Amino acid sequence: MLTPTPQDKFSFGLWTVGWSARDQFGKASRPDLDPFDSIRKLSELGAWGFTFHDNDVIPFDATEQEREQLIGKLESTISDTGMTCEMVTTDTFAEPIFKDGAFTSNDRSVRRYGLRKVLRNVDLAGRLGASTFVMWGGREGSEYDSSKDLFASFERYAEGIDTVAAYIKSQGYDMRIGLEPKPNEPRGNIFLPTVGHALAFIEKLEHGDIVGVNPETGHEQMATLNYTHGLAQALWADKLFHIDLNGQHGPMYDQDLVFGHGDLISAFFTVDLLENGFPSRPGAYVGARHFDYKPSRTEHLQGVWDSAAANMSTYLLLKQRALAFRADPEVQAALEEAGVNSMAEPTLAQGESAADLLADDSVSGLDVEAVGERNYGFVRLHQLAVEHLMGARS
Ligand code: ASC
Ligand code: MN
Ligand code: MN
Ligand code: MN
Repeated sequence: MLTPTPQDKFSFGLWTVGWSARDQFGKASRPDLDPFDSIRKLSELGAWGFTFHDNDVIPFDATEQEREQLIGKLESTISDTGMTCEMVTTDTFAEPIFKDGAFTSNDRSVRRYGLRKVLRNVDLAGRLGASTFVMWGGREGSEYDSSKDLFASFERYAEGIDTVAAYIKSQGYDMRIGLEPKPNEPRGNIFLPTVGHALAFIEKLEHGDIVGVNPETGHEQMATLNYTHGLAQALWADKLFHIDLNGQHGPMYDQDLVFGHGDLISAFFTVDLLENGFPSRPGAYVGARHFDYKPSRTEHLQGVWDSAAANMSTYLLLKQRALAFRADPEVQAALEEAGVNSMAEPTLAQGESAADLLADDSVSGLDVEAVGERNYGFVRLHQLAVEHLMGARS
């Protein structure tokens, strides 16, 4: 078990450790936690920061006076612990009013109410110094295709996000929005189901310059996609504004397991990317290492804090292994043999055109049979990764 320090930049949603394990089939199996105690406890465990939905701290039906009092308590807990409130997000999914979504509800009064809730939360995020504002549209979607004007739904979704982004700019907050994709659950189909859908959506926004993505491990894996590839494309697009790390076993309900407790090899390459960057572009990700997991329903309070610590320990162990993997001379030789380093070289020479390529005899005359017989050695390379992951080569 490795113990983290604030330099590791680990953060947790207050709703993660705070989940009392109420589910579709059963009652809560744990007591509600005091969110201020959770911040203190996470700080003791070595976390650097925390994140929250407005309603993790401020009840939905709180009066203005109660709201102010709770925000004051949050501010004093922040200054007592030195914890960073790095991201704030809004609950637009729990209350019945949001059962058909917030920004894309068929009821315009709900859309206006939802937008106001989010804008007020942007002000709170600004007040607490958060640099990221996450929007997970959990109820934005449908069960029945008859129930939606899908074109207009995208118009309203974009209108909502653009209104929030423009508001952030107008208030001068140093804050960016992270859209969080998820394919389904709680809706049958959720809008912006994957990282790719979200990136394409952002391109159409008026204020998309401050809008990026917050990919969650399990959400991409529910869609049978490769999380690390999703992170890579978001980094390539300069849009990886935040991450939600957790564990998942392929396409089933959203498990929100401890990071590494699902696909461990995928988790290894996720950490490798976050810590080492790309071979052609080292050191890519500088943001929070944020966990969005749920302590399993079988666990009581001891298990809540054991599982929180497990996320950080597993990440640090994988980081050790990923650094050792990249530093190993045998791995470096295998990477070279596999052609990984050759990908950084442009396919065309400087100034070369498509016509030049067409006229190049060394291309048309290539010995395709010989090149087809190349042994890339990807399997041996991957075995080296697996052996590093298992601690057999350090
Ligand atoms: C979020 C977020 C999720 C959901 C889920 C709520 O803000 O990132 O994945 O809410 O954790 O249970
Ligand atoms: Mn999840
Ligand atoms: Mn999440
Ligand atoms: Mn979640």
